[in-house]
Amino acid sequence: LRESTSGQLGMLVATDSVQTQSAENSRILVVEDSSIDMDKIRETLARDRDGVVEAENCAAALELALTQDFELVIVSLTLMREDGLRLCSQLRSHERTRQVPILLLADETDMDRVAKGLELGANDYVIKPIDRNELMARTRTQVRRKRYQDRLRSNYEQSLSLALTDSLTGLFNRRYLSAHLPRLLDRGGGNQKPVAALLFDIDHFKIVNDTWGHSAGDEVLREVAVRTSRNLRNFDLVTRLGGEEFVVVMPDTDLSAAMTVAERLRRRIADEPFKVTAGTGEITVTISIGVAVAEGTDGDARGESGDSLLRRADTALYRAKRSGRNRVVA
Ligand code: GH3
Ligand code: MG
Ligand code: MG
Ligand code: MG
Repeated sequence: LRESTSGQLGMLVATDSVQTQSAENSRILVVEDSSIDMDKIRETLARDRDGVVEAENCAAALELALTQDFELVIVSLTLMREDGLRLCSQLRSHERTRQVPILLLADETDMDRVAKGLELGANDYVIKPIDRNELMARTRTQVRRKRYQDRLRSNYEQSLSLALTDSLTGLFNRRYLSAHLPRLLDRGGGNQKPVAALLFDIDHFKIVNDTWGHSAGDEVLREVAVRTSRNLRNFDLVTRLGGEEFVVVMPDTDLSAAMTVAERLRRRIADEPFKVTAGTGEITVTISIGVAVAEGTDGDARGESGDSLLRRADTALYRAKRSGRNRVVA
């Protein structure tokens, strides 16, 4: 199943042709050891043609819930040999199952444990003997709410990534850098470690565009992003500031290490010509890099601001351009 791009809220489409379930179908995991109740649940949910997966015990249920996606877990609190409440707290403690709705099944005499279950994060309950209409209604409500929340979350994540990343290269953007740099510079109040910034700009990029076309220029930008990311540690921050300007922020990196990285990066760009699909030949690209390092502050001394660090890197970049390009200046 995948979310339909054209579908309305909560609609799902089957991508597998073997799947015959309708758009309203949901996947529901049930933990119940009473075969009479299990039959009733199976028949009831079958009316909505829901995909019901039955677990024999709590361990099997947890295993299934951690490896497959369910839209509801129905947990019996009348299991003979185990306590369904424990499963509830386990489901709530794992990232993968934290958001899955839980519906409890309980005896009327067991309202204390129902209350405990709700406290642990169960969403609703049905008292035995099971009333089919009630079970169906409560199931539908939970599934609908889950789908709505999933949709909200995915919209939120989408807009977050649109706001903070650059769509051409997939790198973080200037807005992300502004938000994140202060934190890198001030971890735990007084950073003991130096933080290095490389600000670089592609040399004579206008000529690349003018000679090979704008889409060749775009390909070069993407390839620069790839080569840059590939040459850094995965906790170094790479951003495209805009145009053909990039910033790399490297925590725990002093000036001599930063110069080494910058020089290696410069060579990785200059030494290997770029092949672009938009043109026939190979394009030689060079970059100029300005380096600045915020020294670690000790104790109560306040560290350098992100703006100041980037300004110094920009000044160094300017000097790299002025002194002939394709070079690193600190
Ligand atoms: P310098 O060595 O001094 O940096 O020269 P330059 O030509 O690289 O500098 P300039 O700032 O004059 O030109 C930058 C060019 O980058 C101009 C602009 O058309 C181009 N550019 C900016 N953003 C993009 C983009 O997203 N795609 C493409 N293809 N070109 C872009
Ligand atoms: Mg340039
Ligand atoms: Mg520029
Ligand atoms: Mg510029």
